[in-house]
Amino acid sequence: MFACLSATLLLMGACGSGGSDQKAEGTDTVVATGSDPGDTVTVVGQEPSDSPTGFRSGQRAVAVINAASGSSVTGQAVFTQTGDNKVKLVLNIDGAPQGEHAVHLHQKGDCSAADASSAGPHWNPTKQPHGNREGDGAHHMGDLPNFAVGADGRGRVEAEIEGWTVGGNDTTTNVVNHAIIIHAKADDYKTQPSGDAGGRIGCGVITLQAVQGAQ
Ligand SMILES: [Cu+2]
Ligand SMILES: [Zn+2]
Repeated sequence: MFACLSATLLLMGACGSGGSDQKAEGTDTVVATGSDPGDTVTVVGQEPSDSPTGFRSGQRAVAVINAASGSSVTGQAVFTQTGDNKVKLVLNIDGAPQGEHAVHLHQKGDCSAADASSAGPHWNPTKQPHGNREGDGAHHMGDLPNFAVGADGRGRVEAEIEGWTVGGNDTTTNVVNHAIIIHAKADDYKTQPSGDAGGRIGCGVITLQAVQGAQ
């Protein structure tokens, strides 16, 4: 008892053993959401750190695409980091007019305008002219190949894009918080600054997803 008392004076709480707090935070990942200010944010699990720029293989971002300019386009785009500066894009579109359509990443993650003009110009952090990503010429970071929509109104893109990251602190590669835009027409890959692709008929903001424990 005495020993305990003196110990308590020296090391607060050594005897009191009030609560061996065992709220072992989730073993995977932590997305530091909202968080009560009272609590220290303990980041358990892996902090994205596979690369010097801070992105992590498997990290993912999603854009839910909504109609713009009076279209009935809906869809979803998923961006998954698959390696250093390499991102897999899977885009699924529904309700679009049949034919070839342009798709680009635009600068601003803002689809609030009815015609999606709020998303600004093509994402172009390296100040290049508009062009064809598949050729060897210059192009915007947000330029992508055209895709086909069938008679059923559906279109799909599955592509590995070099030079992108999902997250990380390199603003010239990180796709997060930009917008993905579907256009009424095909991109001619030449006309400046946006390939003469017509109106914006679909728009989605690219949002970082919680890091999964294993992926
Ligand atoms: Cu565009
Ligand atoms: Zn462009």
